[in-house]
Amino acid sequence: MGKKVYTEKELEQYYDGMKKQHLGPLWYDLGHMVTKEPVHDVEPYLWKWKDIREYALTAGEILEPGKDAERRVVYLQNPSLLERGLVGYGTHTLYAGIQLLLPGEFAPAHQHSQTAIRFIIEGEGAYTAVNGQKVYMERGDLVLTPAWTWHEHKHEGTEPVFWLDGLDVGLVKTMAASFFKPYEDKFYPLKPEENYSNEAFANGSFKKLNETVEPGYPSPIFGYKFDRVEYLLNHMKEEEQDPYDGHAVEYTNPTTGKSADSRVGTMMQKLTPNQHTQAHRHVHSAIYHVLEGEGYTVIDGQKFEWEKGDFFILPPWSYHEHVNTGDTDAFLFSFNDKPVMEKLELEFSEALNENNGYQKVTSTFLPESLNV
Ligand code: 1HN
Repeated sequence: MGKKVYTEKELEQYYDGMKKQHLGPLWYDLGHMVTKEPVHDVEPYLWKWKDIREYALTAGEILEPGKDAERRVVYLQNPSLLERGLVGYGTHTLYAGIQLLLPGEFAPAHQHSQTAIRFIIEGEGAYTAVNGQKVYMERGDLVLTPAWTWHEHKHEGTEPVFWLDGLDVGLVKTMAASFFKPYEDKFYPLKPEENYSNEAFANGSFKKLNETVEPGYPSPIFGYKFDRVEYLLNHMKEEEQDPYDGHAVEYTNPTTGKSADSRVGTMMQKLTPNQHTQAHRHVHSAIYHVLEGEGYTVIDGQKFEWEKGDFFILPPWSYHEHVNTGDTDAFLFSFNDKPVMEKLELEFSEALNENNGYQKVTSTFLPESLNV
């Protein structure tokens, strides 16, 4: 720099001219483009289940899926992202909504490029059909409707059924890659076998002699039962625990050994009474749902107290640690964008290196419904 002496006025003219021609000086802006660590606008947030449930039930009185709407869903809006006009964003990549289906109702078949996972919160007797294969849903189950698959929902039971929809809405939007298509009919042609993929591939162990199972995506399994996950978590040895996540399992695709869904990762963790995990942070973001138990999660120094049914946002690159304050095991289900970060070679994590790996709590989050 400083090869020739320019007057202030000359420099001002130079920079103004450059700007008018939509050019920019990297010598000023490199630090904004290539930050030393991840920079983002995703704030953590927490929603109480009793509020969400109420709003979903009222939607049950207002509209009917398949008639008034494609789906009856109350979604989680991260307020920090709405400020940027990002409607339906939980994190910069992930969306979460709570879908309600009443007895006898259905939600018609469609397909899209977003990948989706469902986690059943309450009720039974409803199924999701994935490419025509019925997968019945019970509390605690995970159901996959991978990107581009035809899927529909139908409720044959007697009580309302609620489930979580998790999709990579933000990611697909950023990639300008959203496609959506309704099926030509209400339902995609149903296959005779029900729950086939759950049963046949329950351990990823069997195939028919003359069947070829191609390694890759989508997973041959569309439904993952809670009792299997629970069994695995309850039979984990002490030394198999993760220092940051406690007893934790990831749902996998048996043909790849990797994430069950190609783009949205899924995890169930169990925290025993008084268990307090150590803090770490990672590039991937996640949305949590409390299946069972009570406790809190400290996210970048802020305490998020949770109980059964609640949802909370874990932003990217934020220190977090979990605590079970109840006298029973706590089960936390979460979905994340880790598979994408890994595929793009962007995933990175680190432990908190001060205070023995625990954060100092500087504030406690007040849920919106108590904030009146
Ligand atoms: C979707 O296809 C479903 O199939 C639910 O139940 C929620 C949110 C955004 C985009 C697609 C469903 C959705 C969705």
